[in-house]
Amino acid sequence: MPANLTPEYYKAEQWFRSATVNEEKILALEQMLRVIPKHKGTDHMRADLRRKLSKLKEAPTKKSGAKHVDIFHIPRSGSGQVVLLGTPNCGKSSIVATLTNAKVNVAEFPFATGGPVPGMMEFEDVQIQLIDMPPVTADYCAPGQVGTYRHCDLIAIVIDLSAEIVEQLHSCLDFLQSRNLLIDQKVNAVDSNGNALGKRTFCICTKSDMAKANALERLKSSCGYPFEFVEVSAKTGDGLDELPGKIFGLLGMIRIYAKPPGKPVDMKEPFTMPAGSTVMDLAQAIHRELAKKLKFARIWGTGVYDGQNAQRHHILNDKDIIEFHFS
Ligand SMILES: Nc1nc2c(ncn2[C@@H]2O[C@H](COP(=O)(O)OP(=O)(O)O)[C@@H](O)[C@H]2O)c(=O)[nH]1
Ligand SMILES: [Mg+2]
Repeated sequence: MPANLTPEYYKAEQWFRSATVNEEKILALEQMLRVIPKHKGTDHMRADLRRKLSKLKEAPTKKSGAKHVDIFHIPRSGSGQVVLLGTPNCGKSSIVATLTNAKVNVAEFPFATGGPVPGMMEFEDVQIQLIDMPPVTADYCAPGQVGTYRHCDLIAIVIDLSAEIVEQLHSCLDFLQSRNLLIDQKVNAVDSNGNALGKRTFCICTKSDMAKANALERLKSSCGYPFEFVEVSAKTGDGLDELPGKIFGLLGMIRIYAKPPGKPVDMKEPFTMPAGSTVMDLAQAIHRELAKKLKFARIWGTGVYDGQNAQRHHILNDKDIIEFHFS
């Protein structure tokens, strides 16, 4: 009996084949099982997939002996991790070269970037990690590449405004959609623990200095996702000054400055926390044990009068100054 597999199934299979770590293989297999047509013709295949899945789930996470080095695993550094995604030559490396200290390869030929290259970007007093990546195309991505996107805080789709816009957008969206990396209406886009898989995403539109007519408008109208679009040129520098601030906003972070009682505030190294964090969240992030002894805090900043006493559940704002009082 024919299996009559669908394009959706083949995409999930491609995802599985490009996965190099068990965590990703499991997600891909679960997707294959979800989308495979369910009839007699696929009975054997489904049993086989289920077998593979349970074998992977039982596999120990850490193997002794030979170590597998995952080059696409980049340890987080700074206040957020942002990973670029785009087709060959769209200008990814140029962005990382301009905004960070990283040594990246900017080249006129495609596939000049072979692995992920992290760099640190500054926004005012915070450091944000920006990761240059090898390109994706309609039918190719590097094995294991998906892992960097899976673990980041924000994905930046990079689109070259001087080239074929719809094609680039399609390749990027397809890569993300088929691996459950976009926040959309798909009800099943969760892992086996029920955690949502979609990532915050936005769009950096490059080469604005040589953009085709109405390129940005056409991009927006063909996108279908409520992304933010930032137009830049690595050549003229247009838009690059605003990019770090935009990214900081999209990461949804706030900065808090700590002030020891009776001493001046340290305005150099803020703590960064997700927006919506409370006094207690911050105390716990700083020191779990000490947090238990927290009595109250005094706050200087937005929505409070200077030095106002605040309780544990008080929600902090960007640039608040805080003084903890412990029992
Ligand atoms: N005119 C212009 N050229 C750019 C811009 N950004 C990148 N390029 C050029 O486009 C080519 C590919 O850039 P690169 O950053 O290596 O792209 P990647 O393959 O996506 O990393 C290089 O020749 C760059 O000099 C831009 O904003 N304006
Ligand atoms: Mg590159």
